[in-house]
Amino acid sequence: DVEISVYICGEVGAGFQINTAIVAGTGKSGISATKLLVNHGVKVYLFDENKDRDIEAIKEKTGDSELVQIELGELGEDALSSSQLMVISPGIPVDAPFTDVVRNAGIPIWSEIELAYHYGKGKIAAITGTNGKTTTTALVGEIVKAHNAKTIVVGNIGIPYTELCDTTDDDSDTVAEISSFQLETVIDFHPNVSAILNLTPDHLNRHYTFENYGNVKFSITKNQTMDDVTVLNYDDEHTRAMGEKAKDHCHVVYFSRLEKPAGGVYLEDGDIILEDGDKKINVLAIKDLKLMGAHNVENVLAAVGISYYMGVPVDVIRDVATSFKAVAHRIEYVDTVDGVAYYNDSKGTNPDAAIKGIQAMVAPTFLIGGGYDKGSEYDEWIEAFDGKVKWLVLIGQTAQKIADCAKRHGFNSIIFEENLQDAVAYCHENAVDGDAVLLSPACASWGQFDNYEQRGDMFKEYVRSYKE
Ligand code: UMA
Repeated sequence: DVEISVYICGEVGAGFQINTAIVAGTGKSGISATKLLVNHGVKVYLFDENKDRDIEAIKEKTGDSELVQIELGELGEDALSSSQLMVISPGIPVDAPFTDVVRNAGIPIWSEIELAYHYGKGKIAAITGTNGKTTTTALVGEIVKAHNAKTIVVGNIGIPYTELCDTTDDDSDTVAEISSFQLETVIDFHPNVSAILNLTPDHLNRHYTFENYGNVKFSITKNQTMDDVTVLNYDDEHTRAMGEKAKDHCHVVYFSRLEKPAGGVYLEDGDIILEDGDKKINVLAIKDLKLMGAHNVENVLAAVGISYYMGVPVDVIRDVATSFKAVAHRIEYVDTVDGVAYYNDSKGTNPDAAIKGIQAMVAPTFLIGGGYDKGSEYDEWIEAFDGKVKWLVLIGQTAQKIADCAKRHGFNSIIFEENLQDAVAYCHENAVDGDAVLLSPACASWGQFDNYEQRGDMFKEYVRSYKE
């Protein structure tokens, strides 16, 4: 059992012993949270609204423990009457109807990262923002690991925080990519260094308004104090404004590609400079980076600030940052087939990320887009085509919405396909030597795929099937 303080009806109550919990969601987060709780002797009602989930497959993942009871469809009376806590998976909206039943039973709802936080030890860097989170987290993870072997890299990047939090001790460092979904239900989660990289509209079907979405992101700083640092983008008006609010409760460090904020991380004559008090430290030369593109310079600027305030020496930051290459699914070169280069940007899950994808293209491009509808607008993405898109090949729920938007902007070279495999086949048949094919959907993968990784992996498989 573990002593924890719990947020009930808006107040942090006294610590209490937890012996029974509901875990909602049987994806990665739910499975890891269940295993963590069971390891601490807690009885778990593992719940999923989807009645069709395969109980045997779930059991295989949780391990056969008497402490786990799987409930599908609806939560039973026993779970509601005996649980002191519900841990919610990030993919489940906090206003899903069953959560009312839980709240009405007086059961507090915790994010999966909140649970991990209570078991984890050591220092934490938590990185959020609309875009660049995964690259920045991966880079900070590598840098911090090079300084401290006891480092875990977790969160939205793909490994649930609850899976590894028990391996930490007071000397550990945790580098976590944190999504807005995970932040909605944090209570005590308190990173030593937080970062909000940028803010553009995303997940509006879940958060309803851009303002709500921004407030949820900003809550990453809510428990930080003057001993802690938040690293914010000075070039983004929304995150810059957040600095004004954050400086009342924690130390604000801005990074900027365009200006030179005092005490921040910025560019000067092609070098990244970090100001710390009177010290002006030359961290590295941009020309030595392997990461390409302006957005990646921003990611590196942020990573330098985050790593420095996690206590990593500058020479370690320089060595790792200059050898670091792009992460999978982010404008990732796949192969060249019949003179056509294929790029996988499955991580382009919103219009802003997809803009970075098309901006990086130089050849005439067959662009595969469309997917799950998150309530996004596509105008700026279409404008960013900039004469480079030969054919826009659309799939998924948003296909018609994107086509309508493209036509309003005078772009009519549009093809509809049933699925990703057919889209790749169309590109393979029609692209000519010197063209490029880019999967950069501007939409989430849900509906046709489990996640963007699966979508990207399938894309690579289809492309490579034409190699033989
Ligand atoms: N479920 C319900 N009710 C619902 C919705 C879902 O019961 O209304 C159930 C589903 O039946 C399923 C489970 O919940 O069994 C799925 O849980 P999940 O969607 O939270 O998925 P996980 O496998 O736990 O993965 C989550 C993150 N997924 C989402 O936020 C959607 C992963 O981020 C993350 O890597 C993982 O935890 C580990 O921390 C993915 C993502 O797409 C990459 N993130 C979004 C993004 O980056 O834009 C936020």
